[in-house]
Amino acid sequence: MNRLNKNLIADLPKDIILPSYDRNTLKPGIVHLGIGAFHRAHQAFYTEAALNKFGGDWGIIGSSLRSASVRDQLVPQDCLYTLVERSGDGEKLQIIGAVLDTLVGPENPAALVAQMAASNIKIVSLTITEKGYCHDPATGNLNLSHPDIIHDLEHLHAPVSAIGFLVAALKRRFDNNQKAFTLLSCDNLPNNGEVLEKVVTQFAQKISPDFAVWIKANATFPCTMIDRIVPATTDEDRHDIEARLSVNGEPVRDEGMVVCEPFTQWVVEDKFADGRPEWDKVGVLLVEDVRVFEKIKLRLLNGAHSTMAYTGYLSGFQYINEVMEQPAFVNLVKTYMAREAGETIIAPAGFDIEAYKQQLRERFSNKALKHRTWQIAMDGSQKLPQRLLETLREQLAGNGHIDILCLGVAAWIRYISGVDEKGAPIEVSDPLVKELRAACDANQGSPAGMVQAVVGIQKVFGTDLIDDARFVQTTTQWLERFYAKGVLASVQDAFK
Ligand code: CS2
Repeated sequence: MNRLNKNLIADLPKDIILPSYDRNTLKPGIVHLGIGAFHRAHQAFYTEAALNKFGGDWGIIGSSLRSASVRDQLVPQDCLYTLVERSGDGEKLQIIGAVLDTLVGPENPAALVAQMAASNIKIVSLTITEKGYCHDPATGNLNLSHPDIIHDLEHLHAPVSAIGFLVAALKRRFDNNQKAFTLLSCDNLPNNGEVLEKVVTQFAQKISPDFAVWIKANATFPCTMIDRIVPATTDEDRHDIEARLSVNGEPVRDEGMVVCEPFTQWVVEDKFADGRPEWDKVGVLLVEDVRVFEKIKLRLLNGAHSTMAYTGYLSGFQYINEVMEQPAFVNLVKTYMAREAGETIIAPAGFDIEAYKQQLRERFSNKALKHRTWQIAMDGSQKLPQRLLETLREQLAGNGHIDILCLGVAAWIRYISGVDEKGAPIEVSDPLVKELRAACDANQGSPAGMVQAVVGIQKVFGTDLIDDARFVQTTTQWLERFYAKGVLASVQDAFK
């Protein structure tokens, strides 16, 4: 079977959108750290649109910092891949050509540092997930006891962390009197650019105070809000489009394809050290302040996502759209959006927040996207602080509604206990899984003890929430209910 490659795309079926710029002359201007499915469906999608309309030397050099799998998917097919938008209206296929190469950091860290330090690179963007920042979620400070940070402070010539790679490349530029680049965080963190600036400059300070001062004066760290639902690609997905990509009757294999919803949004602080693609002319919102957009999205979308992920998984639902087929869960989500989260949001003038909430529920219900509750449940210790706990603190301070926020925390605690309601093991994927499991195991049979132990983990909950009786009691009551009658019955009783 043919593999997707640059020599056959001209013969693909005519309903498939192709690059309209000359890819043979395209030069790189961006390095991306963490070239997973989300980047390929979001930032690369927007960059492709800008290249198609305006050209420019904004090709992307992708890189992986953990495994060679994406490189092995893309490089054999000239880094071309199919972006498949799926909804009830069917599928739309587009070949993305913006990615020119894919490097694997651990295989040759020096090559990646050199690529990032090359003067033609104006932007280094990141989708490294919340845990990739090596920060304490509760304080935002660089975690100097993180093994990767300890390594990189000793071996900056061969970094392993994203932060180490960024600092190594900036140090190369600093030493060579070159311009700095823009560091563009595209992860679901509040004030993601500020979080990135803090950890990068705290790391640089350990090397040389003058270097840290230079970074602050020359590099920029725009905050962004990114939004597109992009489930992990499955082999079934790859198989399903082989025939759709047929050339002369021969199916074509695309190992690097990505599936996503039609909806996409990108809001970016317009502060770039050395230029950017014309993203503003292809639907990206360039603004002075991203915070209000980010708060709306992190609380209404991601907060609901995480709450549905834990309650849905424990109720036996594999996919988010299945959770949204349950009337009690729809009522839970509607109430959460109106009350616990909605009460803390002041929408910008002219922004139809009710239409936005309705659109979110429709997006969650997209049957064509098999978005696994298990995937969203990953890394809860890194996600809950900005998705549920910040909202909780505001509601506690204002004596507002906290019930569903506590339900979400209780469902997470039930999930990280590692055993589901049928007694089967749960594969809990979280950088703090050992500490979380130990807190649960030490309090088997005591929901109150589990809440005390887990909420006492300061890296996640800070030092304040453990002392809030209202929060601890309400969360304990939910966890007791979950153990007494199960999550599904508890949700159905409360939100029928
Ligand atoms: C999801 C997000 O996996 C998760 O944690 O909540 O990836 C979500 O799909 C995106 O933020 C949507 O923009």
